Amino acid sequence: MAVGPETTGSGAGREDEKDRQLEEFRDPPKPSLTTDQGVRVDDTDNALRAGDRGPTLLEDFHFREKVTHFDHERIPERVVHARGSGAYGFFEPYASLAEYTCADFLQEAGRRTPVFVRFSTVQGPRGSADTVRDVRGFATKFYTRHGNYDLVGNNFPVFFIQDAIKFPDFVHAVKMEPQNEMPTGASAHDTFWDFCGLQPETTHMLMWLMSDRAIPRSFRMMQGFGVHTFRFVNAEGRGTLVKFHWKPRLGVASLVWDEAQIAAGRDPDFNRRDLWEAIAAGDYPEWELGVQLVPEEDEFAFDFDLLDSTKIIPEEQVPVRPIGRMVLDRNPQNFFAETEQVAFHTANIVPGIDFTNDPLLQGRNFSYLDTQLIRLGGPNFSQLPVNRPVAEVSSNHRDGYGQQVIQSGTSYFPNSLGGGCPAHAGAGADLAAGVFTHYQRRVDGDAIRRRSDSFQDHYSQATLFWNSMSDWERQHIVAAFRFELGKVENVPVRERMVENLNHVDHGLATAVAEGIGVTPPAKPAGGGHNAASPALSQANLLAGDPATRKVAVLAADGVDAGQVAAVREGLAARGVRVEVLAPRDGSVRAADGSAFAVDRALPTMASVLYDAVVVAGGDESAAALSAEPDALRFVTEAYRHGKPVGGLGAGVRLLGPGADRGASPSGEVASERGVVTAGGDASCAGRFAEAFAEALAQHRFPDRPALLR
Ligand code: HDD
Repeated sequence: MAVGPETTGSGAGREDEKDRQLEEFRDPPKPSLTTDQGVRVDDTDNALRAGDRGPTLLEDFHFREKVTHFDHERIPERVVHARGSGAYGFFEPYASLAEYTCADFLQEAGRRTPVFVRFSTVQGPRGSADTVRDVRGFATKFYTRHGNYDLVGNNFPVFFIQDAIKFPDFVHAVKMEPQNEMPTGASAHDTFWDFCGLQPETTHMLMWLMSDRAIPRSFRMMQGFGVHTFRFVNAEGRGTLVKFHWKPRLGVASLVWDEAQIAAGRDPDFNRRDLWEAIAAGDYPEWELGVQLVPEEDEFAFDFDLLDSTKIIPEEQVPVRPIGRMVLDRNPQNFFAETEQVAFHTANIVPGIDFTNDPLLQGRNFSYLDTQLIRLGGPNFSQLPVNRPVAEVSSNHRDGYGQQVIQSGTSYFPNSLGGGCPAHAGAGADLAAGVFTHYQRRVDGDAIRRRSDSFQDHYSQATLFWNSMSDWERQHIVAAFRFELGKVENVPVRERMVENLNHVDHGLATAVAEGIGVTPPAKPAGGGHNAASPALSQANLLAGDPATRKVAVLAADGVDAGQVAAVREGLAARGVRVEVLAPRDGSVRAADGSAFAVDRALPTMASVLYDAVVVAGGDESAAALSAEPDALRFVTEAYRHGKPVGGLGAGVRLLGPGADRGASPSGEVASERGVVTAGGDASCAGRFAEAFAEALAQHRFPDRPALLR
């Protein structure tokens, strides 16, 4: 309730009123404010003072505790992947995978294992925008009955470097530059491209980074990859090499660059909000887990090294076998406690899953534990609720910062005084019974610092990626290289990168060079191959389903409310979320005089926050919107970003002269390159919704003229 002079009169009266309002907070049956020692506090609004205007007294333990705790609220942010978003859910296998692995959570069709997933960007700090061009982290913690298993992957199937010893160099190069801490959340700067040009193993990953995969429409619409080759081990101890893939049920969809940049300002939380709102609304995102399995005897059957994390196994060569599904169905209660404190570690594996000698993976297995120690303040971070295994924990680890367990008994082994507990399983233990035994493999060789010859081809798969792209994907990649290298001040750095791209594709290198003022290189001798992998193109990864897409319907006074309601109903039946936007919030007056509810005020939103826009019918409404700069911009921007745009009746006028052709006064529905129109007749609303849903399912129309990229 507002407290003001008109309700309370004098200053003393205001104080009385405030006291009266606070009374309920002071009421004993309600949870009372206490110190951390559980002592109830009388007042948290005024520090203890010597007299009305006197100095604050050191004696005020409540004040000191409150401020001290506040001073220590922040913990170091992750050195990479600082900005993220998490959710809980479950994983369930389709069938037993016992033939390949004895991992407990993969043994039984339909048996659910709880998970926590954290998505993230890599470069930017915690407060950076979501829609920057970057890799997205996709880390999953499976709380299995045999211990926690962490699959710490990304939304790209390859990585920048081959050996973990290069990670600090890579991260120093990509992060904001040290002298001015710029740019935030962007790789478009000299040090990044300097490093990449000199380290050509980055080239394949750069192709992914410059593609639209680096600006996902939603965390719910991106693939995930374990990246490394891992190993499954079955109950007999037989190993099978395995690569992990997450495939989103909603298909793979991205933003376009111009849109991503606007969204970064309109809603810096664009991806995080999308995930949160979808889960809150019951639109639970879902991924299928797939595996590429390679028998150990086929390890050398490829023209690249399976231990090299800059390589994929093309899906056409080894198909991805679906093994189960993951559903995220619960938002965290407290961002800090859960999403910030979750601690992933590549070495958190369970019986039935093991490592390979991938030098990137081997190095990661050191780094993650180490980073949690500094980030979470000591060795007991596994006791935090989000990290705590569901499997029973029993170790001889003792004490340390933040110890939560009152431990008793002996803490050494062997012991007789503690009854020999906790006992370890000993030699010959049974993997299938949940005892981890390292996969036995022969290891010999000289201690050398050298990259294997089998890791030397840095370009073939970058070319494969380029060859696999559709025309519009290629245009976007060229534009991205031009943008990023165009931001580089140092000319030799630009030139070196163009030279590297020339090994990928001469046409690509030439197109990039022309955009950034670098002399196009000569066509390399020999050169190139024509192999392509259709599975790499986003054009082939749409779900064909508009479910959960967001549509803005623009309306004003005089709107044809019946038609909008019918369209909303038709789209809702396909799982589409519709919001009505009008120049002002609350409601507008419909053509029939009734009040028509508005979901949001136009000036608070933008087309980039929606997948599509429809302009409602009604002469007066369309005329009012035509005079509204926000509305005109909304429609034009959506159109130029290649999104479905629709017009009903008089609303068609806002789509521009080209769209008029589609709408016939007889109520016919027309749909061309994502511009869907219907005449004034309300009876066609159902058919309009159907055609619009089809357009939405196609996500974007890259063959429209004058698109913004
Ligand atoms: Fe990493 C975090 C993924 C290479 C060192 N990494 C981190 C996260 C993801 C990845 C998703 C965020 C986890 C979370 O949400 O908390 N990282 C990858 C992938 C890689 C990779 C897919 C290559 C295939 N990482 C990599 C290397 C090193 C690290 C080679 C070090 C040698 N990564 C870290 C880290 C982080 C991290 C510094 C920062 C915060 C954290 O671990 O918990 O230890």
